[in-house]
Amino acid sequence: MSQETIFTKIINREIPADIVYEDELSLAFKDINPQAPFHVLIIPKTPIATINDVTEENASLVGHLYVVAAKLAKQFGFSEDGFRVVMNCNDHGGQTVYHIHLHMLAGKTMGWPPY
Ligand code: DGP
Repeated sequence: MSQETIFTKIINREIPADIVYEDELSLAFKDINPQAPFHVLIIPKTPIATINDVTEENASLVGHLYVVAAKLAKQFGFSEDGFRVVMNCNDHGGQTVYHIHLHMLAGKTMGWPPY
């Protein structure tokens, strides 16, 4: 089964996105439907469909997404006030794009629980 989603098209610049960060392993861009003043999606360039597909072999790539979140927090000034990172999985988790992505939300106080 192809793992290509709309996010592969963003990685390949086939569709536009407001990209805020890129390195050899990952890309971060503004969410098209922001839920906070700052809402970006941090994705691996190598597609992984869901958290269910995370293994010891690709764990460092997933960990890298958190390194990018910390970098962006520093760059955009959210480290001290804080922020939220969320990764949804499958239907009950609210996942709609099957290429894992870390939502990074910042710029306001978040509520809990998240429903
Ligand atoms: P999730 O529900 O966790 O799978 O989140 C998918 C997110 O992806 C959702 O918040 C909206 C965002 N999204 C979907 N399509 C696009 C797109 O074409 N461009 C951008 N920038 N974001 C998208």
